[in-house]
Amino acid sequence: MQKMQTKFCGITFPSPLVQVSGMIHSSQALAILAQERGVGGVTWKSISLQPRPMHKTPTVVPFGIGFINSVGLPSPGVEVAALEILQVMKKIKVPLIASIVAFQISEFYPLAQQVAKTKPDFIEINLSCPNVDDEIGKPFGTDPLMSMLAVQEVKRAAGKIPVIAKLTPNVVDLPEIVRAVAEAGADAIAAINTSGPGLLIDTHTRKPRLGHKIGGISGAAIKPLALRCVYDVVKTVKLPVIGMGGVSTGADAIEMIMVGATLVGVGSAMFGVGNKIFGKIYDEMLEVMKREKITSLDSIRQTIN
Ligand code: RRO
Repeated sequence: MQKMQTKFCGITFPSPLVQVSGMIHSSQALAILAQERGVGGVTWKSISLQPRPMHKTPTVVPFGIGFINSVGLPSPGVEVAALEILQVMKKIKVPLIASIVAFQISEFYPLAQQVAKTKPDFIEINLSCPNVDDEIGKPFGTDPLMSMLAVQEVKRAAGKIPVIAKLTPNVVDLPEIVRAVAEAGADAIAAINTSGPGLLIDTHTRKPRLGHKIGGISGAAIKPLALRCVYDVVKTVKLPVIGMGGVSTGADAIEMIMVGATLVGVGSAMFGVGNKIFGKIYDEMLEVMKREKITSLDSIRQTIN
């Protein structure tokens, strides 16, 4: 429907709903999801320069109002991922966001260069995975200088491809990070990655429920945190934002847009529902709009002040 079409960095998304990185690991499954009703765009699982294995299972565990995960950034490495992106790009009609992750600043340029050759619609820099601190220390997104350097390196390699910086909520001063990535030339911001890490215990085995013990928290539990972070981002810079974190209903998506998001990410809500969640949220958004006499998403964006 025309009124749901959304322009983001000059690129048209048929719906404001975007599948967030990490939910789908297979390129075939991603291509199928891209054809689903309500899906405005899809995001690749974060790609690293070298191949990486998955963490010990279980890697995702549900709890009352959310999920905890430590998937561990599995990646086939950029050489394989680049071939897969080329295949998927031929099949899909919605914009593709290629997410990348690196462990040293010097890896960003060669990684982004190889990804840029496949001409994805966007490159998203994952500055925010909370699950590999034990290997690589704190995510770059917790430090303004590191965030700035990462964005600069990717921008140098990306050419005309817009670059999205995906931020972590796990900081005391989010605007400081937002200013750093904006100054480095980020074209857009994605907020937020998972919160935490957190920990859940199985009282029977007396062991952590995740194979990797601790992991990022997602789902309804972090929705208020995500909304506040998007609110902080749009108050700080003029860049367009993909708002994500705990969105599972049309009302959640409308809230994200009201605080200032242009696109809305859907992730954990896919668990147990699958691809159909996009059509469901899309229809619910239309219902809310009809009920509240909202004629366009532009008319409600950043209107809560
Ligand atoms: O793979 C993961 O464990 C993971 C990643 Br890359 C991320 O960015 N956020 C998250 O919660 N898990």
